[in-house]
Amino acid sequence: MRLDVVTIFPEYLEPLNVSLVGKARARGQLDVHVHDLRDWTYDRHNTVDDTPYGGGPGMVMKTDPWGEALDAALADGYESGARGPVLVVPTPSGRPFTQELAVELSERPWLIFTPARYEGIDRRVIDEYATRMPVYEVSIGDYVLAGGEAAVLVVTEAVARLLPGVLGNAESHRDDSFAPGEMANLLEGPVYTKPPQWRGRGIPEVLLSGHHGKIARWRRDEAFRRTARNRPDLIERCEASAFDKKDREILSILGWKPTADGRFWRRPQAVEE
Ligand code: 6GU
Repeated sequence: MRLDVVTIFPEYLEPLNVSLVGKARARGQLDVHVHDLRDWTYDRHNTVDDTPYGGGPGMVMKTDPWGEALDAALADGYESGARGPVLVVPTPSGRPFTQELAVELSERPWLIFTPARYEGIDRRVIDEYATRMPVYEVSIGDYVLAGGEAAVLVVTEAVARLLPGVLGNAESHRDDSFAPGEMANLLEGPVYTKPPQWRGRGIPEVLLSGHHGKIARWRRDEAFRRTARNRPDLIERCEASAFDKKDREILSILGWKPTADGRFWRRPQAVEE
């Protein structure tokens, strides 16, 4: 997979040299190209922004540097044999970045990221490239960052770990929390390793029992507890048919009731502790 990132802070993308993404690069599974947007400015101050038409606060990133930078990244990619680019535009006004979208992006051969600062990029830039390639405007959550670079790191890490051969174990994605599929999407429960006693704290006994069926059930019950506490919306959106008899038992213990529309519902409650 080829990745291009156009930014006014190339050094913000240094973490792409580290850990999982860094290793994927070193192995040649990811071909990353970070470009400095200011390389396509020609005035003394390397200006990339200007005041917004219609007035209002903040500044807007100018068309020309982005147009030239994206044309250059595209030309370089095509010359190197890359095909099928998609533009990924990080913005708090984008669609939510989810595991499902990470899977979709991981199936594309070439991602071009345009992290912006200020109030964003002149709309005509996105409209122009949307005539040539798919465009995904994505938000990584309901909060506002000062710029899109951190979002590029987030999206890149979520996508890179899905590439064939990047994460040692091909099975590992199947039970990712939020993995798409028929199963109810539950948050993963707690995990433990040696030593068996630490500061007077032991390990849940079932994990030492060697009884695989009981362990699997305990893990699923813990997943329900954690999901009910932290993400009740994930349970609300599941069809009741996604739950087996034992699931319904734990849901009932946690205060959830089946409803006429074939889902589960729990009266909204105050957060514990
Ligand atoms: Cl992708 N960019 C910025 N600036 N803020 C965000 C975001 C992206 N996602 C959530 N907040």
